[in-house]
Amino acid sequence: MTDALFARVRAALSGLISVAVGLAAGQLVAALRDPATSPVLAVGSAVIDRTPTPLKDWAISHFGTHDKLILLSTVVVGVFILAIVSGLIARRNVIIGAVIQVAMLAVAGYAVLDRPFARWVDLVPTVVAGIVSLLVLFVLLWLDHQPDLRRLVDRKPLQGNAIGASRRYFVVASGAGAATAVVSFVGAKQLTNSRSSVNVHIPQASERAPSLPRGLDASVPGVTPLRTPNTKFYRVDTELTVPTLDASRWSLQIDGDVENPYEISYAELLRRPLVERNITITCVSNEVGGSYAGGATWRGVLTRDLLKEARVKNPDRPDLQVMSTSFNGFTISTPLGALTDGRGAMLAVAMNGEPLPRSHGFPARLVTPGLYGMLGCTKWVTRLTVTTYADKKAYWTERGWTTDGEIKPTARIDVPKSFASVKSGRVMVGGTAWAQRRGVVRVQVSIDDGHWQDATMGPDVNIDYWRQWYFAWNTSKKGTHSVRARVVYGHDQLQTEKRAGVFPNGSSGIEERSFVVH
Ligand SMILES: Nc1nc2c(c(=O)[nH]1)N[C@H]1C(S)=C(S)[C@@H](COP(=O)(O)O)O[C@H]1N2
Ligand SMILES: [Mo]
Repeated sequence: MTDALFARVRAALSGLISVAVGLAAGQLVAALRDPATSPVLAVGSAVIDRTPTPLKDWAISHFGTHDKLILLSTVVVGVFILAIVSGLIARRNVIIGAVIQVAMLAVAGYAVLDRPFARWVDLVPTVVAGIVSLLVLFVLLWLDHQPDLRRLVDRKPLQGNAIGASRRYFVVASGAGAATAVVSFVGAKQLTNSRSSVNVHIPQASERAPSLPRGLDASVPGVTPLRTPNTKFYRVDTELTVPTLDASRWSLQIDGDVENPYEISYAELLRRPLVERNITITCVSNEVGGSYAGGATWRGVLTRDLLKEARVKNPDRPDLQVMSTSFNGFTISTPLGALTDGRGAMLAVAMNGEPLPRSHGFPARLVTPGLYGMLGCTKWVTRLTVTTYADKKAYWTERGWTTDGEIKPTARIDVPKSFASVKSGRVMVGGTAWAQRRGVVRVQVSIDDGHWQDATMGPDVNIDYWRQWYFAWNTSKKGTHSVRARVVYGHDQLQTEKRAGVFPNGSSGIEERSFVVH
């Protein structure tokens, strides 16, 4: 490497490492109070909010639940490129290099303050990140510009290899900087994780849900368990970090077009009669065959009772909705009827016998049977406002998604996995099907485009819960085969074959997959 090139590499490294150490310091400071105030996450959230829906769809369909990780990585790569540029420029002109770094943090600061309910103290992590990154930049540049550093340290006259020695100091300092950045990032992550579980006592329900029967998963390997454990439950939301709300400071406000607006605290909520229901919830972004669905026992207070106490004005008006708002201003519109009819929509405080996990909405969330999550499952909810669709538009409504989202009936194949290789003989095909509000009647299977045959069904928990199924296929035909599955629901209705993507009201079509018999 020529000297000139090597000098440029060192300049680039100064920029990169100074920004990395600065951001890591910001991350650590943010983790101490509120992880969402980290400059990196604030920029990431701002980008998410401004991403056009088709691009977001594309990201979800290509990266699935990793979409956020991909997004954050993109932001981080962009930041690192700018950081390298700042280092290269700082080598010629320290002031301009520093100004670039300050400008980057100003953008981050804007993103931090632009969050709903942001306060000035939220800027602290960004300011710390700025100070640390500038300090590290200056130190590294100084080290790099001290050909006679060795003489300074050793008090000896400058020798021929002095430049090499100063570079060694530079390399050591850079290495120390990189290590500090990594340790701080890991520390910040650890700190955030340590606050992810909650320890509160939730009273028993006065109306217990029937306990779940033994599922087919006990006998058919690979079939989704009848109950999804909390730690395995799919998670979809716009948050980049799991919100850590304090139950003792949480309250739910019920207002809007009601005679009796009121507010209820967490303690008051837990003193109310709690009900328990087995409900399968599903995301509108679930592709046919996808994994954004989960079945759990939810415990909470019926929204019907909460809204009854508020006394909705002229409840028979058409176009009425309940706009639910989460702690940071995210909103969901649910048709009023879905929260007040007998289906058992609830403000849930427990999931599968445990307090609601933070990632699933602690202290409280809505669960509405039959509607996609974006229309009835607000997590970290703090407000229910009775209003009309004409008056208020929710987050996803503004982005073009439907307001009328009954979950579409579907059958999913869990085994064999796509292109799995299975032994000839008895091939077990199995999966899950759901048709909330109407109930799964049966699942039918077609192998190699042959006639539709009834699968053996698992326990029927209730119409809002998914149902497992399997089909044992005896074959000696080696090679590639295909299997399709469809659900029959309600009063013997057949699911649609019409293919639809997830936007704007959920996917449909028949799931098909191939596997190899050997
Ligand atoms: N506050 C808040 N609640 C939310 C969302 C969100 O982004 N923010 N996403 C919704 C969507 S799209 C779905 S599918 C469900 C998912 O709930 P889960 O993560 O507990 O599975 O939460 C809903 N509730
Ligand atoms: Mo969703």
